[in-house]
Amino acid sequence: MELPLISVLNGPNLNMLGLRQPKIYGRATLDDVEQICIQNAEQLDIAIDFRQTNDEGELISWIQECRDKAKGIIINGGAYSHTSIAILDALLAVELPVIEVHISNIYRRETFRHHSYISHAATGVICGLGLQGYALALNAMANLIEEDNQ
Ligand code: CA2
Repeated sequence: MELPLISVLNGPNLNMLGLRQPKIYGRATLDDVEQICIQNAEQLDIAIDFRQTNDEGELISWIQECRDKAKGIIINGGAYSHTSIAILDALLAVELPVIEVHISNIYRRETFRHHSYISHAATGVICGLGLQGYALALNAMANLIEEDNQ
């Protein structure tokens, strides 16, 4: 039986994880985040497609592609979370469960990070729990998909 696919999408600068600003984002790299997601997905019997881009248009295209292939989207939109109505529109159009993740607690940071357009399309939002946020999001998404199937 084919495993349900969850798309895990990462936005701009997340490829810099572990290379700069360890006080805010920790020392783990994006490869470490992917490994955590792969391990958790195996335990949850789901498949993941893990990606990162610095390009807003590419992120929108990836969200649109999810319509035909994914059962849910986990997204850390990076700074586009705070600026992009276009990404919000893509997430609303795709009509899939969305969980938004931020590694840092955006509410303890600058006020311009306190608002996220992406949150308007999200079933749930996880922030401030570091890489664990991705694992929690996968767990929650697996439950949402199972509820949907019943
Ligand atoms: O906390 C998060 O996960 C963020 O989405 C990370 C974004 C930031 O713009 C959001 O407000 C919150 C930044 C992506 C990571 O940027 C880095 C830059 C330099 C070094 C390491 C990471």
